[in-house]
Amino acid sequence: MIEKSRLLIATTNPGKQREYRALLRDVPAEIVFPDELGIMLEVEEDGATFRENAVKKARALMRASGLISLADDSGLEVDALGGEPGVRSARYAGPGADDPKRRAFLLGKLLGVPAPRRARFVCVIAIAAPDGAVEYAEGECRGEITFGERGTNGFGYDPIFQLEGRAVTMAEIPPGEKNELSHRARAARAAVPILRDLYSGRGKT
Ligand code: ITT
Repeated sequence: MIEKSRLLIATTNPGKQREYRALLRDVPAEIVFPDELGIMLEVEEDGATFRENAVKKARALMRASGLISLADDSGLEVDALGGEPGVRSARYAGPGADDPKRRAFLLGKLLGVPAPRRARFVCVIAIAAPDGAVEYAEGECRGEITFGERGTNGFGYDPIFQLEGRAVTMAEIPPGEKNELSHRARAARAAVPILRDLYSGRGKT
């Protein structure tokens, strides 16, 4: 029997966890994370696309928990780098690197590249249900890479990502505003009706 009172958000990234708690507050399910269930699953993100990685994570965690599971694969695509770091955003600068190292590595790759260094954040959400059905939701947010860090909010590449048409980085706006306009916010807005259907019994499960 499918448990329909809890939704597993299949991420161990604390920044993402914080954002999903706010973004999915209107979904009629209790939100839980893998660590809360004692699930320590390492899923190798070896897909060529955000979609492949998202569905791999969502399916693995759904199988481990028996719960409807939502995973996102997200990242930054920089035009001047041919779309890098893309699906490698979390591993850019090598294993063991932290967010500040990855930001410094990216700025180093862009040395000598003049403004505007156009980029976009991408988020692909996969929702895996125990009957095998998978649904997707996507969002993007456009901007450009700065020449130095600005702001302390958010996580990851936020301090070096300036929003399109604005003078602020994603780390300079309040969390509530990031949750209105980010790639993850846009994907989550598209995911909410899918989740509502699943939890109200009108979905495919
Ligand atoms: P999980 O797989 O456990 O969800 P992760 O951090 O490995 O955590 P991803 O594989 O999706 O997640 O990697 C996404 C990386 O892209 C993330 O580590 C950041 O470096 C970057 N990123 C994604 N969303 C971001 C955001 O909203 N702000 C800044 N950087 C972001």
